[in-house]
Amino acid sequence: MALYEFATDLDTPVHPVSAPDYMPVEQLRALQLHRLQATVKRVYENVPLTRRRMDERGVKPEHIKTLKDIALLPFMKKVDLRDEYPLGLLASPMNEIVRFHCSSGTTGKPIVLANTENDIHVWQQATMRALAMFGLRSSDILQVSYGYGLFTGGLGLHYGGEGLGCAVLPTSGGNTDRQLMLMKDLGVTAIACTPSYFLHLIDEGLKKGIDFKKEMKLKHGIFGAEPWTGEMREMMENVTGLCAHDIYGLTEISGPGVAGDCPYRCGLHVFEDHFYPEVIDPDTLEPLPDGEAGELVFTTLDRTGMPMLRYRTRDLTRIIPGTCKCGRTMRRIERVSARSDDMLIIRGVNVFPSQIEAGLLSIESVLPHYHIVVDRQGDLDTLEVKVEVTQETFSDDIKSLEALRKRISQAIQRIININAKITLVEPHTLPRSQGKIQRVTDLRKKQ
Ligand code: DLL
Repeated sequence: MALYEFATDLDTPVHPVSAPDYMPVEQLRALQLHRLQATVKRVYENVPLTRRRMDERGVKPEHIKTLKDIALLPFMKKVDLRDEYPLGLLASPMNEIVRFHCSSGTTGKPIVLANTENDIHVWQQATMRALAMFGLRSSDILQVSYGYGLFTGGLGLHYGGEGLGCAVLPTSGGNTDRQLMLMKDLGVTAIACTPSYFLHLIDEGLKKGIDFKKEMKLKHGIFGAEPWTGEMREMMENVTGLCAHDIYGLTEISGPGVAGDCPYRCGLHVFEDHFYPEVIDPDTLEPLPDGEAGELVFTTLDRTGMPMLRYRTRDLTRIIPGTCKCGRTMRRIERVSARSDDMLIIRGVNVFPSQIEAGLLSIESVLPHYHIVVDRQGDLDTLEVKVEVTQETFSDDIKSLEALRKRISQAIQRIININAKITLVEPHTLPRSQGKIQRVTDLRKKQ
């Protein structure tokens, strides 16, 4: 029996590349354990930092007898990659490394990830499975507008698309007019970019009078690399008629394609035959049961260049208990709406930008372009949200604008319980981005 006969998302026949998604759970756990043991051995033998940490705990590779024993292993964090910059965590000889990628930190040196040919293959398979799960097929024309280069978005989606047989259009980010022209002239059916860049593409297209539903052939949007809300998804789908899919990943674990959502849209399936997920309590560092929210941790199961053991992502989510209607056995995580790094503490309250976004986009005539400014006056934190509104709204009389401001403020207050100053601005006045957008300016840091 083909493994994917269990699949239920069959309006299009399941692509053969998706077969592992439906692997029986017992087989999956056995494969994970086998791969985990090999990875731990490789890291122990080749990475002095991890060997030292394991020795300090009295843990040897042969102590990993079940998947639960993963809890014996030390965690890895971004700071380890920085301290061991550039190649201290290498677990394969240099002649086996075929490509580097980097992730920029907020400060100082970037971190470097080394990939073997095997790692590129594993990554490509995962990305192909994500695209196949979204419904892409070899007949699709995929415009990759994620940045190419050290960032993993461009090359990751490029290899995934080519692997699936799609016609790939490697536009990278920027040059928005040309992006729109090619999208239209070639009849592009799928676009991969950050959600914020897609908003910019929509914006520029609308300015030119393009009717996306009539003039473009877009069916799929492959969006990730930054948090985005359900409200944002709805808005993008309404304007363009495409289906917006969520793709998750991070450089340290390979790049895009670590997880993605299936047609049922109830969480992101993690390709856990390659990337083993755990959710931990970020304070006690104890693993949490499925369903409880905490910090996402990944162990790469079959990467060889720089494998990661229990890598703390700083992303906040939970593992969704139970099975998915699509028939995939790969566990699901809730979409990542926040990173602990992005959390703002305003007057003692924990606030995530995505909460403010959800409040804003619940109000009609608000555009999905906003910027958050946090400051301090005397002892009191202040929160200002600048948001674009439609040209018609902006031309309304002062009373209507005041009423709109009040409605937005109340919508945000309901979610975060803080009274924010709302500044309405004209369309196309706030900064746009070609890649990941920076939505917050925290002026308190300069004081
Ligand atoms: O952003 C890889 C990627 C490229 C993913 C293209 C998806 C599409 P980094 O630059 O290392 O790698 O950033 C990784 O971005 O830890 C999350 O905080 C965030 N992130 C990535 N995907 C999503 C998503 C790439 N779908 C960091 N939703 C991660 C929310 C995401 N946040």
